[in-house]
Amino acid sequence: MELTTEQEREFRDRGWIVVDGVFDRAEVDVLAEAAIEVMDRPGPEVGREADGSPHVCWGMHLFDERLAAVARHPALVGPSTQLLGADVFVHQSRINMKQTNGSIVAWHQDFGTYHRVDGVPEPRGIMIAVFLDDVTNVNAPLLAVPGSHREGLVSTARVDPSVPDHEAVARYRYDITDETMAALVDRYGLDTITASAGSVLFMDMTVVHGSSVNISPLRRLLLYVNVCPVDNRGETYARPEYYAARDFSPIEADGPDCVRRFVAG
Ligand SMILES: O=C(O)CCC(=O)C(=O)O
Repeated sequence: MELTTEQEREFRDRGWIVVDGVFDRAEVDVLAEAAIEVMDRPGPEVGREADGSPHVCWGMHLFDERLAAVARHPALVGPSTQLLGADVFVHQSRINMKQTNGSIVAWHQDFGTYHRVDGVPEPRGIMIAVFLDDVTNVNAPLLAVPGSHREGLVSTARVDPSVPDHEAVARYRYDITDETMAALVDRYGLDTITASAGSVLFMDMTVVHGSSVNISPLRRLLLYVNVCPVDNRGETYARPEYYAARDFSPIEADGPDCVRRFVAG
């Protein structure tokens, strides 16, 4: 799949684009079922809410062939190689499920941790999100600052040893201060990113984003596949593979039916 010149321009100006209708209902159901199964894993790759229910699984494509297939789907690989002008590898993947009254995702740039912790040298990479639920203004959509990728790294370290997941996650968290956030929003504004199930978001991994608590009864399930050009790889190996890639080989795009072939019947 090739993006139009207009889509490319929008990506460079705003920092992201949404492509609608990439996966149909049957494919979305296959991927959602896979995501729910994978989040049942007992390991440290699954992040949990205060009540113990899972809400994140890092490295999802390493644990399930259906989720590995989505990372090789031509509708993800084609646009990201086009936008980055190079072959890409998966630096990190994750599932993020926001159920009723779960946690927030604080303002951050994915590149902040990738650079400072994983040693990814340059801000060249894309956060791809596959929508497995309809996301509207009511079920905690992603919030993002359009154009913030032009500012470079604006995040600063927040080390809070009192948070429950300190060992696993929080010591690697680089957040945006309230002052920085206010200045960014004053300059660029703030958007919600809404889309129907089956859509795909491509976002520059330096865009400032986050999300609030989902107080609606409507689940919000997204898959993330974050890719970098093969010449922009992490050099530190500070985190386990489910957080940061060890396999830097270029993703070879599979056929357009690579997810569909898991649809029963
Ligand atoms: O899905 C979300 O609300 C944000 C997820 C995210 O940005 C992250 O996990 O880094």
